[in-house]
Amino acid sequence: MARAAAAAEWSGRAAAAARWSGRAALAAVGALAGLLAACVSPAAEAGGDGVARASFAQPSTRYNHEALGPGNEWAALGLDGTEFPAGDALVFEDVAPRLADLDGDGDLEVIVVESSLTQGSRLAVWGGKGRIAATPFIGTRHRWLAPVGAADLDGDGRVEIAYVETPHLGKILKIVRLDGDRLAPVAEARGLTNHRYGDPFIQGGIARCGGVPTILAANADWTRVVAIALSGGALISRDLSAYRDPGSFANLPGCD
Ligand SMILES: [Ca+2]
Ligand SMILES: [Ca+2]
Repeated sequence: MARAAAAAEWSGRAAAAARWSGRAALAAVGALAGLLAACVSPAAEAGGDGVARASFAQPSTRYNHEALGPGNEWAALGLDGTEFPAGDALVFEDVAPRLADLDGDGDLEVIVVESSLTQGSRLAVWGGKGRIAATPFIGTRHRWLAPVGAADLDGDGRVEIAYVETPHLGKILKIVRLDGDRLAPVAEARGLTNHRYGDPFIQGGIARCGGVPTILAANADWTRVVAIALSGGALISRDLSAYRDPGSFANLPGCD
């Protein structure tokens, strides 16, 4: 496994999984665990601006979106014991913060979804001392984005971050890369999604298919599982199999 891909870690998933319930959610947990197993690494050592532990804190109802069902909007981000308030105009809106080494220095950064009460969501990256970079807001209240994962998708040694912007409406897969203090656009593709409104979990993720880090998502009407690779700056989609339930992303031929 490439070093950058190996450094991607999603330590928040256990906390997120603990809140899930029901058979579908259990299937999703299994699928997610399978997808992520190849990308887990030990937590980064303390020191520098890196983060070892991240969690959301201070449940909030001030945004009242409930895209992830009740209880997944937060007024603060906890990083290694320090709480950073979102501020009056924002909430954090995801199942958990996501840890990954996005700049290849061996320390982990934190990927979060921040939602403006008036402009909807943006993807943001934090270090231990505060926010490092963010995408522009989507621009409309109650328009959300669902993270997919982070890995060196194109093998160039730099880690990309994948997310689906407006997974219930526009269904646009977007790839960005941390470049200093900005998240630079890399590529995008339409007609792909990874979340159904109200589900307290996100589906799909990044697996290794044919040895290549590959995004797994659903097509726009949730009938097919699609594999998406990044090559030469372009996203290349490949139909994989039927989508039936959250477990459809697990045990795919050629992917582990
Ligand atoms: Ca780093
Ligand atoms: Ca890359």
